[in-house]
Amino acid sequence: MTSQRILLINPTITSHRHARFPLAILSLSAALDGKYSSTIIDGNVDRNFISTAVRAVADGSISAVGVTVMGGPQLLSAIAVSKAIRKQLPTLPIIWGGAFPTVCPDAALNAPYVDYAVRAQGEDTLVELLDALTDCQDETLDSIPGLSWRHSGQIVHNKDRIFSTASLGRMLPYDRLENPQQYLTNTYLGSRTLGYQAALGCRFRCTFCGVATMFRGKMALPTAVRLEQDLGFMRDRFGVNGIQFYDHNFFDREVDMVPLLEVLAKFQLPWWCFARSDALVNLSEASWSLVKKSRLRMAYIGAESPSDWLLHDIRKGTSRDQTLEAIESCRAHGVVPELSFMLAPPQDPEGETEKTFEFIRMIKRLHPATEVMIYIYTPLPRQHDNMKAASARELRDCAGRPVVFPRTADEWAEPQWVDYWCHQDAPWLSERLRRRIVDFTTVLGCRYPTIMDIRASAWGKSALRALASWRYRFQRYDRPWELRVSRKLIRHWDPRVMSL
Ligand code: B12
Ligand code: SF4
Repeated sequence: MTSQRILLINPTITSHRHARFPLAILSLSAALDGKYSSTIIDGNVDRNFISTAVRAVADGSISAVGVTVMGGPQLLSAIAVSKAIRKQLPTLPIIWGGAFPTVCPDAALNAPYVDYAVRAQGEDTLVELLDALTDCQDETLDSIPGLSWRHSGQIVHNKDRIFSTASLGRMLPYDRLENPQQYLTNTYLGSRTLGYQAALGCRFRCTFCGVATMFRGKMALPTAVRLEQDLGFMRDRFGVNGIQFYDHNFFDREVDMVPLLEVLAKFQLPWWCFARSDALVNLSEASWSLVKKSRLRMAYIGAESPSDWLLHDIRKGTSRDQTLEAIESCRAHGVVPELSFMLAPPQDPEGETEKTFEFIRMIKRLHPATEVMIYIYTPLPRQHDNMKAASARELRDCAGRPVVFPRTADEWAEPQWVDYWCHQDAPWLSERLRRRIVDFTTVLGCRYPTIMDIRASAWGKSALRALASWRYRFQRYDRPWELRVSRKLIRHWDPRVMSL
């Protein structure tokens, strides 16, 4: 092992209370083992993480800094920490990886405080990059797949890295975190809920999804032995009593899933996962009984839209009828379906939004326990540029002007683009539509308070339900000021804060 030490940073993205294990930098730290040592700073628990990072690099013992960056709020904290490090030690290499540089590598490198952008899976790319930097072998940089970098002032994107399953064989070094116990959070699943990723990737390629850009249709499941080892470790070492599976798409081919479901049925820890409606409706009764035994409490299903043409357009591969069937299958087997919808697509923002409201109302009539997540449809900029279908249909804002996406990390950090990344706003929304969506979401959220909210009291939720019922019933969503005030008093949570 070289004596080189790498600093790995997870910039703040959420509150201390909602902090989950920073899996990206843990996974990188595990991959560096044997060659480089690493120090981890997590901005979700260290609220002064910028000062901590500056202190860590000040004595010159760090050879490079790796920063994980998701678009949205984390971009702001990633920029702040990178700028502070650059100021302290201008020659220290700063490497960005994660969802943001994967989708927007040019914007990441159009920033004076980023030297290298790593696209998609980062373990091997990081090791190869550090090897090249250690040996001062600048000429080998262009042979590192997955790397984007600057060469004589020009941005160069090396070829994509081939999908790797190596990380499925490594245990994550949780003990390298300061007090790992603090990452187990109290949720509706259990008082010590774990955020965990079992499988890698997703074999679908929905055009709007960052996962498709990262994995390009590749996926690999862990072995049952590995899953059992990890869950046993988590239960015995940390007292885990609930699991949120971060796998992009937990239910893959049924035949491959059965051994994993058998492991989960042994542990019987309440769990949550992402799932597709087509996979759920095709599950056999034998698998459903394993699901039930394993205590799956909620499945997050990307319903996206009630319009089959849009589902086809975004290459979702599911249909409106499958969404309804999946709700019924979940209901019949004691699982709460959590549906996410993408409103206001640029083709028909108002019409599709109203249609989706109607669909949600119908679902609530059929199965009131269904959880609903509402987002704005915000296509990925990179895919928009690259995909024929999308580029043929230029995006326009609500005044009819072409939408121009940011070209730098700093521009992406502006409030309207942070909202875009978080699926909260898009340039083609009129002020009226924006307000209508916020109002509908408020009325719906109060009429049907989420079971994920463990902070608001039962009486508080009943009060909200009663207050919102006339508005919901008569579809009077406009300006529900009384609900907003009550929500604050009752400390009611927005489900999007707890879900993903
Ligand atoms: C956990 C999680 C969160 C956590 C963050 C926890 C943390 N980091 O501390 C929370 C809940 C806070 C969160 C928030 C958001 N998230 Co999030 N999140 C995830 C989730 C479920 C898992 C991420 C993870 O840990 N993966 C496991 C690790 C090992 O993989 P990884 O992060 O991809 O890291 C690998 C590579 O990216 C790369 N890499 C990563 N960092 C670095 C750094 C360096 C230096 C290098 C070299 C490489 C590298 O190497 C790693 C190992 O291969 C993913 C979906 C998924 N399953 O990936 C969505 C996901 C990343 N989130 C996403 C989004 C959009 C968000 C939000 C911005 C918006 C939203 N509506 O969800 C919000 C922000 C909301 C807000 N108001 O704050 C999207 C990103 C999509 C895109 N367009 O690119 C994803 C893909 C979900 C999705 N399908 O849409 N999220
Ligand atoms: S939306 Fe879901 S199914 Fe589609 S590519 Fe993304 S993770 Fe996979």
